[in-house]
Amino acid sequence: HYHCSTTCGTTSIVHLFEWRWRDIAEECENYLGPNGFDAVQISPPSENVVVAQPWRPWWERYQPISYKLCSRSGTEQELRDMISRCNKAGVKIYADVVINHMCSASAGEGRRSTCGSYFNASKEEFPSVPYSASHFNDDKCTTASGNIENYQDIYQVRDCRLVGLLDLAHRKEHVRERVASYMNSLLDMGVAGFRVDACKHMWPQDLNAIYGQLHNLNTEWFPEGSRPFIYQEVIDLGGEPIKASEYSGLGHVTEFKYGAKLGSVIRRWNRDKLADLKTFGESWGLMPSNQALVFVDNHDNQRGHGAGGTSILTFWEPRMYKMAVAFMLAHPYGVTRLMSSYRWDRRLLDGKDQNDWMGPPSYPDGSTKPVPINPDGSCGGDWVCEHRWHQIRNMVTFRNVAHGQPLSNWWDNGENQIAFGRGDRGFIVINNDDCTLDASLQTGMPAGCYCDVISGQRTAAGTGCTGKRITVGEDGRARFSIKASEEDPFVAIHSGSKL
Ligand code: LM2
Ligand code: CA
Repeated sequence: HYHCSTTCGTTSIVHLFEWRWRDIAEECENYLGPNGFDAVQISPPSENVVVAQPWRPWWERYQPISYKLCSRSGTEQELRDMISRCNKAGVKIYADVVINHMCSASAGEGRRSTCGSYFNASKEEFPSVPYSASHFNDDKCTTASGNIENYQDIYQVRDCRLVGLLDLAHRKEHVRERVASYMNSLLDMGVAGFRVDACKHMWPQDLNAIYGQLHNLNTEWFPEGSRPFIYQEVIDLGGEPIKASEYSGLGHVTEFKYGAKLGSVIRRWNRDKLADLKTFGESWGLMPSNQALVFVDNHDNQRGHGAGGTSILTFWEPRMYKMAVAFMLAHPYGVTRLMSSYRWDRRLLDGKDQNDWMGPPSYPDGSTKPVPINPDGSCGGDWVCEHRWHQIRNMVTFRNVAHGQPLSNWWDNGENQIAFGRGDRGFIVINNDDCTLDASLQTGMPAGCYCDVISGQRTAAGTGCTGKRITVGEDGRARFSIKASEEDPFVAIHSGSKL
């Protein structure tokens, strides 16, 4: 492994979607730490409603019943153990927190919840928190259905029910205190931050008040006075009055335009082309880089939920997907998040997936299956593990090595062949045209022989290379040749891949 000097960072978050805590702990120790991943985004750790119709969908975890910490991913004890082992391995944990709402108004009554806590959805009673009817926004919402009906009206987007989910009244101190105390229990256990779900549906001033009550990070693992890293899910593709920028003063914000636009460019839709990416960033209508959390796909839009539309690339289209992820990791814009998925029985009917609800690989009793690791390092049993694809893993290293370096030495052929560097630390060349790329390009890198980390990588001894060898001359130039038919039509070299 390439060990970073003090100037490089750990910069990539991986969402281990629906993984069990026990498997995440092992992954931190065996893979993520050694490969320089910064952090894991975990699925919501809070107690949720158990949905049987359809059978145990992934989205039941977005319907909290209480802030007790048992879920399909494991027990509170397993969560605690995982957080501590990941921190020890140098991998932070960011928890997905669902705080806008509780379960669906039609979820019924009883103890069909992941810790067995009693609830009564129609009476809005959640005694394990506790919340009762006065802690919800019914008095504020003015739509006939009680649901959000029109996204042009900022009041209903914040104060009415999102797809029928009971909407919490964060203006009330009790609700703020309960939410903050949930987040604080996670901070005290050692999490380093949060993905905050559905922020568009909460008032920025209320979130500000909640964040203000949060503890510093646990000093067992983090420097005294460290604040949690917060990234807020706000779906802003333009065209609605609520803007992502209303939230950027409070923390990072998801940039949904990023994956939608990058997908369109790589698919070469509407004459979009790679050469256009020369100016990718703010001038495209994206938020400032230092506020943005970026991703090619997420757990929603990889299956047609949430937003992004049909241009979104996923593991189902691996060749284009790897190109998109490599571009993202090489390019300095934003904080990057990778998706790690499971495969499901996708059934597209008129563009809509009939099985978009399907949960993770599981046993008949509904419990989630472990993630088996094959001898070749890939995952078995329908776990896709994009983060273990060597092209993606090696680009995570590229991003760490290039951290803090500006985009430099841009080149393109006016169409779909591009190249760019990151100061003198790394250089990537991508050929998404239908013809061969063959060019001598200024890399900005010190002279020497480098190993391409896409077609292979440097061997453990450091002198061998299982991929293409790239020679950078005294003048910084190197010749690159990439056929349009190659399995991965891109090449990347960095300081750590020097032979
Ligand atoms: C999010 N961000 O703002 C999550 O990223 C997204 O995955 C969540 O929706 C959403 N907000 C609420 O937390 C998912 C899923 C929905 C699902 C909800 C609640 O995309 O389809 O809604 O979780 O589980 C489901 C049903 C829907 C039904 C609703 C209430 O799919 O048809 O609406 O439950 O019963 C009547
Ligand atoms: Ca709300």
